Amino acid sequence: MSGFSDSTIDIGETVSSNVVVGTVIRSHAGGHLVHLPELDVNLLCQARGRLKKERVSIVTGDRVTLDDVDPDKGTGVITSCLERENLLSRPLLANVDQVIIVQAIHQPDWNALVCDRYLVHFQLEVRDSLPILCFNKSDLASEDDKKALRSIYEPLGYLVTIVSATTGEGLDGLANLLLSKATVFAGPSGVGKSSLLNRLEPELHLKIGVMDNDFGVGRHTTTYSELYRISNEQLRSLGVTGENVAWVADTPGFGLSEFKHPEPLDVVWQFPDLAKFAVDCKYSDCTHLVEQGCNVLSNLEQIDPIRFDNYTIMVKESQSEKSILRDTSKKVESAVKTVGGREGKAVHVPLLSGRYRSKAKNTERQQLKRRASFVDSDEDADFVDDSDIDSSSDSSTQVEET
Ligand SMILES: Nc1nc2c(ncn2[C@@H]2O[C@H](COP(=O)(O)OP(=O)(O)O)[C@@H](O)[C@H]2O)c(=O)[nH]1
Ligand SMILES: [Mg+2]
Ligand SMILES: [Zn+2]
Repeated sequence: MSGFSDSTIDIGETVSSNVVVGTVIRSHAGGHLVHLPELDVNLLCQARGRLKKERVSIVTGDRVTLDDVDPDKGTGVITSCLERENLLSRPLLANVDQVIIVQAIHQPDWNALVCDRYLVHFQLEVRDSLPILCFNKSDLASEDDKKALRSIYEPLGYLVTIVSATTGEGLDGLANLLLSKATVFAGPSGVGKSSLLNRLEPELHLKIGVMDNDFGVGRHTTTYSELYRISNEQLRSLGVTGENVAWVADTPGFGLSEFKHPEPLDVVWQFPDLAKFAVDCKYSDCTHLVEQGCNVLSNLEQIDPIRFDNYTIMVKESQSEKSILRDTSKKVESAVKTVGGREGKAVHVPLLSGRYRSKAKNTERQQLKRRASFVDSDEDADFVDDSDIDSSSDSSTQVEET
């Protein structure tokens, strides 16, 4: 449930009823813009010094408690950050209620693999809500195109909406999906995400036709996470009745390398058409690609071959990603030693090759000798003082390849 929808936000045990809770709608170096539903104002807030000291990160979408609220000056102080329901990794955005995956039907042509990649990615990132599929540029599509898309995704359980930012087709239906929620618009570059958001709320003035994969600067580039509000008047003009609020976020298109799913066994559960057979697969850690007697493979004739191909591609990517992670962590493990376990204060120090190790130690010792006439006679000390750690980490780029 979104903290925007009512002023009595479901208050956690730690927050008593007279505490002011708001939602961060924009974050930058200068502070956080926090929306307070009760007063319907946005306040520029700084985090209390203690939070900064504890390095509590506050991101767009976070629900925060406020102190020293001054609506006249438009300021407040953030005293704590409430527990997050979820957190998108790119862009950083907390407490997302739903994701609308936008794809163009043409220009660029709809692509089944790209579409499935977005579905899998956001199902894994926002686990408690199924993404909505929004096919844009319906003005460029035939009735057969639209029917075909519905026939692929509706039977899988997805809500499919077909719209045109150019003609306005379907925008009333789209607006109705946004009420009382914080919705993220995701999808490849050029499919019309910003155009749709501008049609929903012309006040946004989002830039159209810019390659949003590039890290740009400025308020309205989509690498920057911000929650925009669609006004009640605007919602009414789109046929929504009553008092309503909707919050939306634009996002940049993803590069291939940004779809990362390091757990191969998770992938099948993101494909409802495969999952229904995977539940009865007799192998507990089956990737459903090769095993004799695998229940998915035994039912292949009932699965759309393109969907199965996409599953295969993604699960294999996931496998190689996992093995890269495993290799990296093995390398890291064998390249460090744990020292100084006293009182649980162990430190991981890079293991240096003999050559570098003695060099670093000698240099350090010589310096210490010179400075404090200190001679360390314990060669295999399990205790490392700061100077040792410093000298090791100075040379950490020279850790041996194993
Ligand atoms: N024909 C047509 N073009 C559209 C539609 N929506 C967006 N466009 C065009 O598609 C291009 C990319 O739009 P933009 O909103 O920047 O896409 P984004 O990268 O997903 O934010 C622009 O040239 C838009 O004018 C639509 O519904 N129909
Ligand atoms: Mg855009
Ligand atoms: Zn199987």
